Amino acid sequence: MTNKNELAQIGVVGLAVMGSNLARNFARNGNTVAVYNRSPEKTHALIEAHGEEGNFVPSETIEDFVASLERPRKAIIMVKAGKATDAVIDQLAEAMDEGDIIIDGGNALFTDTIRREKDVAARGKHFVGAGISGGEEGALNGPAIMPGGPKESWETLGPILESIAANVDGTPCVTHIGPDGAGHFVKMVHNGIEYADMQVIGEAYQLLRYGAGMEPAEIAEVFREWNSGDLDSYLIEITAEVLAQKDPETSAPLVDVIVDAAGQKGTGRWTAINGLELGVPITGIAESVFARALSSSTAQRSAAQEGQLPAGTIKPLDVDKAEFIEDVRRALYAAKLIAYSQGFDEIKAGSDEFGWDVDPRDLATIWRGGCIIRAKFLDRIRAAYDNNADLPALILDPYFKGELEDLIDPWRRVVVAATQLGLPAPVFASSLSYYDSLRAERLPAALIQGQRDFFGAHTFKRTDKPGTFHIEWSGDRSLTQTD
Ligand code: NBP
Repeated sequence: MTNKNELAQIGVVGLAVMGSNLARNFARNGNTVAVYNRSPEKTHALIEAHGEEGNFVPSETIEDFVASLERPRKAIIMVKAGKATDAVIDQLAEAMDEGDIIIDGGNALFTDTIRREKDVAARGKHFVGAGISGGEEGALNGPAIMPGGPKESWETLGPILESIAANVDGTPCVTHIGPDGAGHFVKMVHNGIEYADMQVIGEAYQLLRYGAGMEPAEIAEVFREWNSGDLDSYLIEITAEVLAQKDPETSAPLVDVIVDAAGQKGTGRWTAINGLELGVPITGIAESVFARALSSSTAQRSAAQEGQLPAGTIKPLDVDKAEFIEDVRRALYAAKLIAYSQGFDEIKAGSDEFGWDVDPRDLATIWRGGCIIRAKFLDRIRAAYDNNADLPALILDPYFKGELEDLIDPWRRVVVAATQLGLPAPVFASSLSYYDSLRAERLPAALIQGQRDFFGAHTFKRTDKPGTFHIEWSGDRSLTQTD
């Protein structure tokens, strides 16, 4: 239904797939929604196809769109991230009044969000960068929403966002994450964790397929079974669906027909870059981004495949298939745990760096529904931070430590098996090295400090007394204390 005279509670700018689904979600949940798209065809198409789902107020100019909103006005931008977002923010800020709220629901880089909030605030309006997860389906039926921006904007926006968010056990999957760029930062790391989660699932598949010689349909059954235990999650569920799917044209397993070069839109890369900038070892996430890049290095891969690179001695699997499947399940669980633990580390580091005061319990709560990484074990993560808000690392929580007791040996066996089979398992293996690095009493960093002192007089600390020291490497090799 369209009504030009009714004021809308919320507006959506940008009516491609995400924006139109979000607008429909608002309308279906009893909100009157103003809608506007740069090219009016998309607005017409939305009203024509879905106008009966609720109350829409369509506009063909940004001025009419703004005039159709009740005050304080609330408009969500769902346009292509980057320059388009800046252009729309500028138009909205121009047409809106003091106290109105501009929300960017696209996948913006959090530093852009910080800049935009400052600019919009200087123009007397509020700006909220909100991460929205769940893809097209989530936008329509209930996404997880991670809004940043000023607390007072959340007070106005909260009820309307809660009306469209996913809901788990009566709790909406949306909460105020923190000021300025906190929402988009957390969404970025969420996507980084998603990259790692997808990669470890891919590695498990690879080992079962080419290590244990199983067919995709058989592996689909294994994933279905895994989905009823600790690994219960949306990504495991859809993996079973994808593996069971036959190509409609050839009837071959669809996974065999798809080109094995994974794409990316950038949020995983941003998470890895930010991890490097903050000095947080998010090895699982970074390795997953590299794995996608390697998969797309077509020329190098085909040159290496033409028998160019020696494989060494390949040892076929010599364990019982059922035991191997269970080992792979446990290795997957362990590597996934590391990815989440590292992701939460990055969020803590970002929150400390930018003074956002992000509560990890909120994330474990709102990620349980709507979003791509929704998983049963988020309840355990929530419990871990409920027990100890200052956990040094998620994997040090007593429950997860207990889980790792059961996972560590199978995990080691799987990494050894992958190596002997000559199969890549970059996140299984690097996560295990990360884990062993954390556990190690002594790391080779001592030697690195010695090397740094040797060639660059970078000095070192001693284990037996305070102070900073240097060896006169090119002289008499005596020890001097520099402070
Ligand atoms: P797109 O990212 O494909 O963007 C298309 C929309 O941007 C159209 O409405 C287009 O208008 C508009 N637009 C462009 Br392009 N340049 C514009 C400009 N200069 N001024 C005004 N409008 C402009 O749409 P999408 O796939 O629906 O994604 C929307 C946002 O949601 C993006 O930021 C994306 O990263 C994010 N996203 C999130 C998820 C998720 O799971 N959370 C999934 C997919 C996308 P036109 O019709 O006039 O060309």
